[in-house]
Amino acid sequence: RTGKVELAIEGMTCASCVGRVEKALRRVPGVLEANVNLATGRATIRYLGDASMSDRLASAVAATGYEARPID
Ligand code: 9UX
Repeated sequence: RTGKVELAIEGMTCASCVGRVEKALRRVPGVLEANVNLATGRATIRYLGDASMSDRLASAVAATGYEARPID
């Protein structure tokens, strides 16, 4: 199935940060679309997969050095 998740991300201060986070998210298998908004500190991701995707996406962001938590 396809799903959509929003992550709250902490630590992004510039456009390069946004680029890093989007790149990390787009590399996660199953991700169809990932967009990060610097002003709101939110990432919106559309994916093909199950509900465990939100944790995998948050981990992928954490591995780049930013803190992320899924929002419902
Ligand atoms: Mo530039 Mo954003 O070093 O952390 S990538 S501020």
